[in-house]
Amino acid sequence: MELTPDTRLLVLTGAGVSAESGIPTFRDANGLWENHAVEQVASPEGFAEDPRLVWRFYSMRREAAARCEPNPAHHALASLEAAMGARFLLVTQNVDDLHRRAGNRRMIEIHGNLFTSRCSVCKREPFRDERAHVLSDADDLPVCDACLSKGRESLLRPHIVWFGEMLDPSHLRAVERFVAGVVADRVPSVFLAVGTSGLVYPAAGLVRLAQAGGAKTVLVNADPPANLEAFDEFHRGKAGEILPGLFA
Ligand code: BV8
Repeated sequence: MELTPDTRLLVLTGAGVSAESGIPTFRDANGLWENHAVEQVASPEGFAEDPRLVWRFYSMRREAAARCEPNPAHHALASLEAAMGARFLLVTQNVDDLHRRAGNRRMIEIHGNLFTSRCSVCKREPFRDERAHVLSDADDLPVCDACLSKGRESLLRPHIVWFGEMLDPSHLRAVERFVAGVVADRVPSVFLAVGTSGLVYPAAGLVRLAQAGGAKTVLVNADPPANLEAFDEFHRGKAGEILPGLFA
C-alpha cells in the first residue's frame, strides 16, 4: 500500500501483534487464566475480592513478558514511526511494553503498562516497577512506601485499566486531536488495526472515529474481528509476516 508524503497514519494494536513474540492473546486462552475469567481478574472487583490472585496474575505476566522480544511486526511499526515522525501515532491496547522496546515513542498505551505500578489509595504518580511481587502464597502483597511512612498500609496495584474502569481521558483526547488534525489539514490518512478482535470498547470504536475523519481503514489480523465491516481492506494472516511488506 502506497503512503504519500503527506499521509497520516493512526495505528491500533491488540494482543495479536505480540502473539509471535510468545505472549498468549486473550482469545487464545478463551478469555481464561487458571480457570478464572480474565474480565473478573482484571477488574476492581476482582482486586478488592482477592488482591493476591490479581497480583499473581500480573506478576506471572510481568515475568513472562520480560522474557519475550519484539517481533517483526513491532519492528515494522517502529520503522514506520521513524520514517513518518509526527504523521504517525500508535495507540496500543497491549500492556506488554514490546512497542516501546522496539523503539516506538509516539505511542499511547490506552490500557496501561504491565511494568508500572501505582498506589491503590494515595495519588502518588504511577512508577516503573519490574518486580514480580507475588508468585506464591508465601510472598507478601506489595504496599505503598509513601503511605507506610505516614503509618498507613495501602496496597499497590498494577497501573492497568481494568474492565469497568475508565480510560485516561487525555489518551482519548490525544487520538481525537490527531484525527481533528487530519481533517483540518485536509490530508489523506490511514487507520491501521493490527491483531485485535475488536471486542473491547472504547478501543474497538476508534476505527469509526478515524473513518469519520476520512481515513482509509485497513486491518491485519489472523481471523475476522467483531468489527470487520468497519474496514475497507482486510489482510488476513500473521502480523509479523504481513506488516514488514505492507507499506511500500
Ligand atoms: C469501560 C488491560 C466504562 C487488562 C484490558 C457490553 C458491551 C460493550 C461493552 C461492554 C459491555 N460490558 C462491559 C463493557 C465495557 C468493557 C468491554 O468492552 N467489555 C467487552 C469484553 C464486551 N470495556 C471496559 O470495561 C473498558 N472501560 O468501558 O469503562 C465506564 C464508563 C463510565 C464509567 C466507568 C466505566 C475498559 C476496557 C479495558 C480492559 N483492559 N486490558 C490486562 O491486559 O490485564 S482489555 C484487554 O482485552 C486488552 O487490553 C485488549 O483490549 C482486550 C483483548 O483484546 P485484543 O487485544 O483484541 O486481544 P484478543 O485476544 O481479543 O484478540 C487478538 C486478535 O489477534 C484475534 O482477533 C486474533 O485473530 C488475532 N491474532 C492472533 N495472533 C495473531 C493475530 N493477528 C495477527 N497476527 C497474529 N500472529
